[in-house]
Amino acid sequence: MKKLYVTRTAPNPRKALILLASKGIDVDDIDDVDLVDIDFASDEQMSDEFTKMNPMQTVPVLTLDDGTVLNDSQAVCEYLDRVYGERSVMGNDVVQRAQVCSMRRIAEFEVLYNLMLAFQHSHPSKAQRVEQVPEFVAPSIARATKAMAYFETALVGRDYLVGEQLSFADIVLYLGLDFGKILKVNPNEQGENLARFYQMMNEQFSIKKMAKAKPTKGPE
Ligand SMILES: N[C@@H](CCC(=O)N[C@@H](CS)C(=O)NCC(=O)O)C(=O)O
Repeated sequence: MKKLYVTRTAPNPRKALILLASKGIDVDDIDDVDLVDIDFASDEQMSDEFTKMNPMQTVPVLTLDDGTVLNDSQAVCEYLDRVYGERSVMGNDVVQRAQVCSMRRIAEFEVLYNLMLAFQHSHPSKAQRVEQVPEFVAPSIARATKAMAYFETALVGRDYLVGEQLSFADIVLYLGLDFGKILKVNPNEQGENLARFYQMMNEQFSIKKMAKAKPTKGPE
């Protein structure tokens, strides 16, 4: 059985969950994949067992039946995209694939990564993980918001970044915008096109929307 290790609230594992959801697949319903929830609050990603599998101590991780370990979100998403569902979200043809790659990388490295840096250098929960340098926080947020302006222009007159359908670039941009909220960067205040885009994506893929249904606890 394959195993997908995720933390459902963290941006990198959310890439995999949203990719599947965008193809109409509920990750909890895939027959040949067991989902394993990793709890950051109890540092499960630092446990000996998890570290043995992924020395980087990060999620997502996908393990395959032959023992292959994919420990990076891009690799996990490439695999899931090819193996599950009909339409690829990586682009419909050679040119689209290249465009999705380009937009995805800008969204990843300029928006999401800079916000993650700002978070890691400011949030008490990451103090053990990185040597925090508070001076990194404001310039990283500024870099991220500067890149948001690029996407605001890219979305003029369009619903999606590439072509007429949702692609992986949209998923990564959405996650960057959504993660910004934790750093008080309001995704609805970065331009009208980004706000429209954010709301469209959030209606389908918010953490709340994708939360696993909790079993009922019996009579109230
Ligand atoms: N390059 C990795 C980065 C993954 C990553 O940083 N994941 C975060 C969650 S978004 C994580 O696992 N953090 C663990 C921690 O902060 O202790 C990827 O894209 O998969």
